[in-house]
Amino acid sequence: MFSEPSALGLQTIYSSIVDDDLPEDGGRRVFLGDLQGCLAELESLLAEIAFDESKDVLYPLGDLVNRGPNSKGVLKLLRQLGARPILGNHDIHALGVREGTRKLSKQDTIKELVDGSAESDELLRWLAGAPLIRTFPDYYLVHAALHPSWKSEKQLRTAMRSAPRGLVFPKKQAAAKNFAKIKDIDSSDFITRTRFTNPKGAWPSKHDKCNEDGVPLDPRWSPWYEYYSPDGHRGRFVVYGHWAQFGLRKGENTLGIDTGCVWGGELTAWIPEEARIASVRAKERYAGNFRPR
Ligand SMILES: [Mn+2]
Repeated sequence: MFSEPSALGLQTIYSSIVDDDLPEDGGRRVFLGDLQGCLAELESLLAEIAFDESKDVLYPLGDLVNRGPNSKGVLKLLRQLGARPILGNHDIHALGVREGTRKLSKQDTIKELVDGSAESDELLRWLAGAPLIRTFPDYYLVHAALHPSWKSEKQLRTAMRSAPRGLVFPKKQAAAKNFAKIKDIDSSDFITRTRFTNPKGAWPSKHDKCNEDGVPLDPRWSPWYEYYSPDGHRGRFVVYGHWAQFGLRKGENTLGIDTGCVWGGELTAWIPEEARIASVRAKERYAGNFRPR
């Protein structure tokens, strides 16, 4: 347990991995790309797929909040619909800001979410209850990436068991020392921020030159999913978000569904029960100067 005061008491409700059940009674799983406060598009998408809250379950893939126009509205609706999210880097940032371990930056649009009101704090506590990874018998859900050292389900579960329980608080204690497989990158950072990595799970530095698509020129860096093999993972497919720059990206064993709604792109969902991609166009470009984070 941590001794520092915690505005939200997050350390007691954070869990790193949650196993979810397959839907019953003809219900559908709706895996949903990065929302980032895009409430109008969420509503459109729900209408587009005729979302039935009595049977269907929404699984937002992290970055529910920030950069977009209505983070609070998104959280309210998701909570009301019984959505089961995972955490993204922007979600962790918002929680950290409220906990006082992180600072608001100029591009942040979450002021009203971290205002300390009872309503906001209740929404943040709900958000903080989301894990970093969800598993189904046939899928893993993760915001950004699985670590290259997780060659099997057992290795993944072992790593997640030893992952620090204080996700956003206190930052210093949530460091790699508790997480043997990841030497210098905090586990929650790796899972929620990685795009390119190497077999050891390192990140390219700021000084690595990239082409115009943001791909490092040094071939030692690869997209994380090139290290994922479903063999040790009961054949599971991985669905992830976080990578708007690449857009919808269908790999052999992975599917990226962050199509950059907040940047004026689309909001995309993958519905496994129907083998269907559904998407709606952003009503406007809410954030400019594309800068994937
Ligand atoms: Mn992200």
